[in-house]
Amino acid sequence: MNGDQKSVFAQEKQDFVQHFSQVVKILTEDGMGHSEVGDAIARLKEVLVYNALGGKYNRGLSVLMVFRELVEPRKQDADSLQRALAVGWCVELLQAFFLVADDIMDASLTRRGQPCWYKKPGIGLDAINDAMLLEACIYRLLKHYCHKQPYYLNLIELFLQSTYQTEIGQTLDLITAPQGKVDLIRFTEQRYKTIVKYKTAFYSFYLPFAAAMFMAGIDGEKEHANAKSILLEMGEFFQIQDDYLDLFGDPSVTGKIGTDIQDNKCSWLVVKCLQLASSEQRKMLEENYGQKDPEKVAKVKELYEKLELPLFQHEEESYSRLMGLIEKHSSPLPPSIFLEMAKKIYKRQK
Ligand code: GPP
Ligand code: MG
Ligand code: MG
Ligand code: MG
Repeated sequence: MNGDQKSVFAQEKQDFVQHFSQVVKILTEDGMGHSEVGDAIARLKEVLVYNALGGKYNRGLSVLMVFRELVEPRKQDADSLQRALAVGWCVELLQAFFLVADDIMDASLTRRGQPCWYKKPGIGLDAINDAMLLEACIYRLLKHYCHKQPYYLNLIELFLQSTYQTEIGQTLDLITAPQGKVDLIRFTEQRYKTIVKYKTAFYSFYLPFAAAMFMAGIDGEKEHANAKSILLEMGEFFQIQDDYLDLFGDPSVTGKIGTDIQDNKCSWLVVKCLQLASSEQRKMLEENYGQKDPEKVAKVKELYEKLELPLFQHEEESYSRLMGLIEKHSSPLPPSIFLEMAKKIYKRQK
């Protein structure tokens, strides 16, 4: 890739990742002074390094990218940029918190090319507390960097609300996939859309954009609703890809081994499969879905392959729907920031 083609994300990434050591320093320095909790702070540091690094940083980088687009250059002083970097890291910490917990709930084995944190020898379910520590760090970091800013309360409320929405989505994800109870009736397209809007789209797409909007002084309901309508569409598409990659992605690229069939999940694949399956195929699915046995998982995969689930067609349709939404709702934000994001996620492999 030459300089011109390099996306705004790639340009910002180095700065962003470099800022991590500063984040760790701020989150661990006061504890170091209080030696009585020094051991806990050492653990926190380990948790941060293991779980906040190694991803794509798309969510954190979005904050930075949108901030740069929305704030006039003369107001992009060193301190403001530091704050945008920090808020970007807050989004990454929220993501780390969710992933540590999600991997336990989904009984996953790997994440970002390494064992899931709870799978590490000696960690186990103590990872639950580590996840909660990661969440607490969001608000410590926000306070450290932004407590004097006029948008401070907006950011706190935004992070709290995004957390709640994601947890509601995770709740639906889990109760639609009860262990050992396969009931294909549950897997409707409507249920699917609700799950992914809540569990993925709010925190992955709306949150980083909204955070940067607040930092740029854009706090109107209408402006936020407009941006949200575009970003939730992107979020749905992103999770559909995630579901596809769960089974058909290359773990050496995605960094994770899929578990959706075993976990009885309301995945986009099973929803589409049910729309295309004959009654015989449906029966076959009933007998093989939601179980650990690798032979049964392979049978489900075979059926999906046979039915040629229309991911490509869906991608085209979703893309043109998105372009329509951007045309209609991007204002007052420049369409380019949404297009940059779209470029990042369409046709992704990881
Ligand atoms: C993605 O689901 C959703 C999340 C990671 C949010 C988790 C929310 C919590 C409140 C813990 P997924 O299980 O398909 O993600 P992945 O494929 O990365 O495991
Ligand atoms: Mg998961
Ligand atoms: Mg999950
Ligand atoms: Mg997944």
